[in-house]
Amino acid sequence: MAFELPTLPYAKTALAGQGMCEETLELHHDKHHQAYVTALNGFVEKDASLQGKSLEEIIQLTNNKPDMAPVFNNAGQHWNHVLFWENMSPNNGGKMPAALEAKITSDLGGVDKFKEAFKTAATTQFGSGWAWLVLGTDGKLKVTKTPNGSNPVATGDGRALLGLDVWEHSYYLDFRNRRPDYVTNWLDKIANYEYAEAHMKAA
Ligand code: MN3
Repeated sequence: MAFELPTLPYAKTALAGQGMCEETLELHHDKHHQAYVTALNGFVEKDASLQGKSLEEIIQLTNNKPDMAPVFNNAGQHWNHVLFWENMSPNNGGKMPAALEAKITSDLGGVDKFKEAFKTAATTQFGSGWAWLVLGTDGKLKVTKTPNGSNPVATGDGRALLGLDVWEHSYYLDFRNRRPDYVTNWLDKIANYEYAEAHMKAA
């Protein structure tokens, strides 16, 4: 069965007041994410070894295989964007629920230190990529970054609770070249920490 572009869990205008305009979401979801899904389905259609595999299996199967890089990049980007849309909230963006805050304080030294570490990861990822809050295989939270379409499924770092897209297409209309401002705004006003907490508890 072909992979599908998920519907956005909110209207394209929903985050405009929080620093992500309708045009950003329209291009990012309808054009960029759709292109990854279309390309991935094209590769799967032509390669029997990929057919019937889950998205996670395709990512792991093609990771670090130079001849499979186009498949890996598009599969990874599909996985990353599915999470990214869920990682933003028009209602409770930036609100830190109690259990996640306690875990962040215990593992990362507090919310301010977490945001600082996340900003550093997001702004030092050279070129395109992602910053992550991950529940590690050791049960501790950690902040990581990956280039291009890679992600914690590929690196085996653990369960991704939050992923922030730092490709230029995610922020150029709203913040021009100011990636640090995009990251700060996202952490303070857009990030869906309730989603992160729910997935931390489900682990
Ligand atoms: Mn993107």
